[in-house]
Amino acid sequence: MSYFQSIEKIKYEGPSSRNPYAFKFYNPEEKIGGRTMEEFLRFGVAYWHTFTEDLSDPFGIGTAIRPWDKFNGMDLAKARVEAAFEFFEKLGVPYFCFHDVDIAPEGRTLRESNQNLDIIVAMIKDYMKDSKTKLLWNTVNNFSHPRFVHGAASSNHADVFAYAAAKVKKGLEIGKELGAENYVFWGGREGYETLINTDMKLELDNLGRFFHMAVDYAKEIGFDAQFLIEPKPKEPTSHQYDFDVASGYAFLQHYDLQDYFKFNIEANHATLAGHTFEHELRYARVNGMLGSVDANQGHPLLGWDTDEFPSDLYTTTLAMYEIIKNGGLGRGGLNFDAKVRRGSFTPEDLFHAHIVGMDSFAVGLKVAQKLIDDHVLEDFIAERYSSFHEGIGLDIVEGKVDFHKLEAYALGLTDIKHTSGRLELLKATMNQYLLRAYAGE
Ligand code: XUL
Ligand code: CO
Repeated sequence: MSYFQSIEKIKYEGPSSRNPYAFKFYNPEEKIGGRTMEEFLRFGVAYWHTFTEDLSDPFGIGTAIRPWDKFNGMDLAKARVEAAFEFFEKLGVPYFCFHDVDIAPEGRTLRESNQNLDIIVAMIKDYMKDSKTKLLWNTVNNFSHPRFVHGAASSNHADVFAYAAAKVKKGLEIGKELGAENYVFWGGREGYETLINTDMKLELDNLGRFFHMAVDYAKEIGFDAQFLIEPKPKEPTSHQYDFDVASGYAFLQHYDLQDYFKFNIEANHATLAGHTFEHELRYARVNGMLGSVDANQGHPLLGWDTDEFPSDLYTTTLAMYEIIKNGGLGRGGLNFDAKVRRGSFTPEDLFHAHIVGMDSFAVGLKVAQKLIDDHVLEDFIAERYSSFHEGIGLDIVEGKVDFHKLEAYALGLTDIKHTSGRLELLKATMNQYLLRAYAGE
């Protein structure tokens, strides 16, 4: 049974192609900086947005037309697996990601939910044997069901803490079974609405305990995936504990978890936190904590997580700049945690959406590599900080001075000469590089 009958395998046809079902910039075999685009970009499809999302919003029921929706229950779960692997094959992606509830319906009891999962996981494992598409990461949904109304590991109710732990335990077993390269913890409802009913200290300590138990269990079963925290500042709760990379990193260090985790950075979560995507990537990178990416973009005029497919080339370029400087993403990848708009409801739109996302990151990769090869930003930045390469600056960097010495030095200063930051010139240069990539230069 085919769910995308009218669509052939998507191929690279180059920037001048008019074929909507072709890549214009993503050429999986093309080498950039010594690695193929496919190896470098490690794209993943998000199961929830592509195979379970119905495009409903607070004002209306779903609009998505999905040929597999004629089924129900476990039959629907199985049909989604068939559709998913057909989609992966036609798109040519190396990875996918899922939550437990995306792949199998929850039963009336935890035991029944686990049985449903076992059936679908066995089916996925079977499909993976004949597919090149591997599991970038899995996670569990500890936020949608009403039992998680007050959070999961940060719930006020100990039974919910236990239930959440049991679900993560199963998630780790599934990750091991399917060879997941990473395991993600997005906070879900791990946060609070108001302090007037909240014991923040207990909730944070419990989160710390929960993560340690997850680390221990992964070790116990020999699941060696990279653990990833995915920060988000708000939504669904007004204060999410993993606000951004900086606060997540402080949390990890406080609870002595920093050696077991890295970050999965989502573009739209960064902008919700009042940061740019590249800020979050840089903060993680310079601390050796950049693990993986949820590739999407927010709407510049809307204040919530719109999860749009990435199309902004400026942002993909600056993101790829960070990723190249990081030496790639290691075991991580670029997972499209992105959904088509409510008005883009046909199955074909799922292809158009992934094509624009993949092409946008391919452009970003090419332009960022060229900027790096030509030392455009590096040379400028090195010059801008040149006062730290000699004299008093070098003494500061080498730890040879204290406040006494600095005061003595400052007392002798008469005029401090600054140089321009050249922001506009650098932007003009970046535009030039972007447009040259279009022209195939
Ligand atoms: C929610 C979000 C999640 C995580 C996985 O905003 O990004 O889909 O990526 O739970
Ligand atoms: Co995400």
